[in-house]
Amino acid sequence: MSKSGLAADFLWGGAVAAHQLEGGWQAGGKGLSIADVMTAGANKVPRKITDGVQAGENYPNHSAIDFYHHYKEDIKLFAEMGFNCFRTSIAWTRIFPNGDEAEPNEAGLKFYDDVFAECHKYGIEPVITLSHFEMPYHLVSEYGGWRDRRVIDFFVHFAEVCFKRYRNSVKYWMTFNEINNQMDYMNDFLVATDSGLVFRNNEDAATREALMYQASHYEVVASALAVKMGHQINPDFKIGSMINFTPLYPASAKPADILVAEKMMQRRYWWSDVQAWGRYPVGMEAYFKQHGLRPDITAEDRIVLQEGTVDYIGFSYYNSMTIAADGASFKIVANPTLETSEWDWPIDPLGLRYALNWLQDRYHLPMMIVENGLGARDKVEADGSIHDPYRIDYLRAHIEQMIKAVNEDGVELWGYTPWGCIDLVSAGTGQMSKRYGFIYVDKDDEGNGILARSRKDSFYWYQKVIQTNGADL
Ligand code: P53
Repeated sequence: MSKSGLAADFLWGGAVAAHQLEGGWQAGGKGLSIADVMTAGANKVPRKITDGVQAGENYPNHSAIDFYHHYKEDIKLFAEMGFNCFRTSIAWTRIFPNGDEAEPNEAGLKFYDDVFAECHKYGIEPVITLSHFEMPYHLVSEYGGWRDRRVIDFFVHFAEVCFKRYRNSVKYWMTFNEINNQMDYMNDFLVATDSGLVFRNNEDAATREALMYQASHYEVVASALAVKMGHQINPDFKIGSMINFTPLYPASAKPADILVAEKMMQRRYWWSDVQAWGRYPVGMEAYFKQHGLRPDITAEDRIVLQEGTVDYIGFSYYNSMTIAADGASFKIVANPTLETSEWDWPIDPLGLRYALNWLQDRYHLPMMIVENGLGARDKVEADGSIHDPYRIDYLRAHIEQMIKAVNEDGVELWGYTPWGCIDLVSAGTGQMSKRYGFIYVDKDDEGNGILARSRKDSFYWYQKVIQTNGADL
């Protein structure tokens, strides 16, 4: 135990996802992923999901920050900050370019051998997400994404190949990144990235909702099968869920506001309920009945869910959201007590302590904060330095709450990997200018730049935080 109260082997690192930093979209036999057909958007300008790759469109993930060719330099910088873990994902399309092949692509497997070896060279433990918004586009166009039960087998095969190949080089795994984003099924981006669901014009709101639940069910089944198999391949594997945790606060003390916030929390977190408990929560079963939703859930599926519960809860935390009852439904309202980022994300450090308490009480499992951070514009000074006190302030305030949750509330927390430890392509907007990194990357929204890496002020600050195991913030 150290001065901060965190365990001596607490995992400090950073998080990224393959499609947002690797580039090399066709290198080493890689296939097209759903992320490769997402155009650049902007603040409040949604990204388009095009029908295949179209001439004249800008697809920022195609080249991203070219980690594919820069990983040695980048991992060296992570080591310099003192990381003892690094969260990234395996691009499914490097391993199975179309998703439905019988045999994996050796060049893709080799790339991650090299990346993980580079991490271990510095004592950095890889923390790996299997599916982070990058499913093979072929599975989207030919199978309709996760609406098709056959996709379960493709994913489980992919998981098996990865678990076997990286049996001795990866210990910490997660199945699906932010599996619950799709709760907002009217948002084209969130359902496409989670489930490869691209809705057709005749698919109205009710159809969308039904397909989202269907796809989600197949995903939790696939996740459970992967967890069970992973434990057979290596009993030391720690395999977690990964949810986007956004606490929904009631806008007032009105009982109707309190109740709607509670009901929407149930609807937002049932994915991790299933992954942690091995069964659907009663409230969701009731919701399906009430709304005439009949997802294809077999008796065999229910056994699979029981047999593949997760070892820990991985979650992202960026902000809270505040909601009020609105007739039979609800509406999102501004929280006048919180400031917001340029992209309108509220800044709420106490919400992270709330999150850790809520998840601890609900699941009684160890946790890992696998994303947290502030997207902001950075300015490079004439001498090349980058002063980012706003980022330091955000992270410091959140780490303070995280440490309180460990010391005062007794939560079991394994690690902390803030998002986008090196600048990368924003998932939501496709921008480079929405930066999260400790490491600056010279590239702009139009794709100009020489990709040079440089250390921001926050780089030295985080280095000190890690060195003192959170005692000196
Ligand atoms: P960006 C939506 C809501 C909350 C988190 O987000 C989200 C999303 C999708 O944009 O994504 C997670 O880049 C995700 C990362 C993503 C990060 O949060 O839109 O796991 O891939 O980059 C930050 O600012």
